[in-house]
Amino acid sequence: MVAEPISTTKERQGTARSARQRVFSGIQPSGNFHLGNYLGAIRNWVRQQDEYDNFFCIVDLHALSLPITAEAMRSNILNLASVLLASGLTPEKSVIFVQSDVHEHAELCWLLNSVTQFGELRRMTQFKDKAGNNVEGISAALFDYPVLMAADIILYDANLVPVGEDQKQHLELTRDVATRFNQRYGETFVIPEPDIKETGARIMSLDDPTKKMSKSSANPASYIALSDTPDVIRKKIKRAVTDSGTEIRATPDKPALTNLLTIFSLVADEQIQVLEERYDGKGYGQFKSDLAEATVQAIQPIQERLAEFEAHPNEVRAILARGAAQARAVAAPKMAKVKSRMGLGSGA
Ligand code: ATP
Ligand code: LTN
Repeated sequence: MVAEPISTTKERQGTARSARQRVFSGIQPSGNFHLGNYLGAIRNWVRQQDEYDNFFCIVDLHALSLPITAEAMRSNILNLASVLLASGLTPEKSVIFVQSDVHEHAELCWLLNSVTQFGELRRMTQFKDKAGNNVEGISAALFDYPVLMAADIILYDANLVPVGEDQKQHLELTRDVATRFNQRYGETFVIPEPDIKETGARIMSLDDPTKKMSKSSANPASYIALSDTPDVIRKKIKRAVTDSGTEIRATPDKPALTNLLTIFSLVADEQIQVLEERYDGKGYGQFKSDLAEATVQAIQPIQERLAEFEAHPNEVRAILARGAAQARAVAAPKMAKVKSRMGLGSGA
């Protein structure tokens, strides 16, 4: 690797926070943080932390869209905050906070509802997938979910939104809603860009490579949870489905192997092509056992740091409280501007 010229480093250190592009992303405290969340999103948040002005949000209001108890919510929020910190997010470089601590998110969601069409929301594939054939029984919150997500992002005038592939459609809706608002009320919001990586944006289930790895799956063997012990990880990878034939190649007719090679490439920081060459002519057994070890190696340091944060919950709470104060400092003046543009309030 070529060393960076000193002047560039100095320039970067001297760049004011506000001069940098702003990143916003969110994650639901809905339990069982998995390898897909890590490789598709959080790892990229961590890697890009130095480059941007970052806001990372634990979206508890979004997690209300499916049934959840108060106890589960409380413990999931604290656990997820610890997971984010253990993964390498740091309050020195990022504002880390809980969505419901900043009331402007819910408030802006209502205002944006007025510039969002019913038909747009009905077309969202995540809504269709999660509602299934229970459209009558699901919460109105599940339907309105993408508008709250749009509010999260444009409240901070975020330029970039690093997410997994499944959120692409929600990002397109966000852009449409923000553009419509700007047309109706005058330039108010920055139109955000999705930041979806080529590799890792869609990690698939271990038991079915046509479905994305998901924490809401009924089969725990379908995902690798951050809380899995090394032995559980080894077992899950050993049992992961493979394709017919014996070749270890990432080709369109081999979705299971493509997924395993993608995971291997990300956890070991090696090119897929290099891995294909290394395992050329070798069996699935050796490949899977090496993949399991590489995965354990990648996850173990996070688990160790997680144990430290879990032993100090008040420090984690203090980080979230500071994050909320920093977020409010941006959200409050923005909301005032939005309300004024829309002619809302007494004007007092
Ligand atoms: P799940 O579907 O697993 O229940 P989710 O997608 O509904 O989770 P979050 O936990 O909020 O919701 O997702 C956090 C981030 O992880 C998002 O950026 C999302 O795109 C990303 N993500 C979720 N699943 C995957 C996956 N299988 N591969 C890559 N990225 C993913
Ligand atoms: N819908 C997202 C979570 C989310 C989000 C956001 C992501 C809520 N608000 C704002 C990026 C920006 C999901 O991953 N399920």
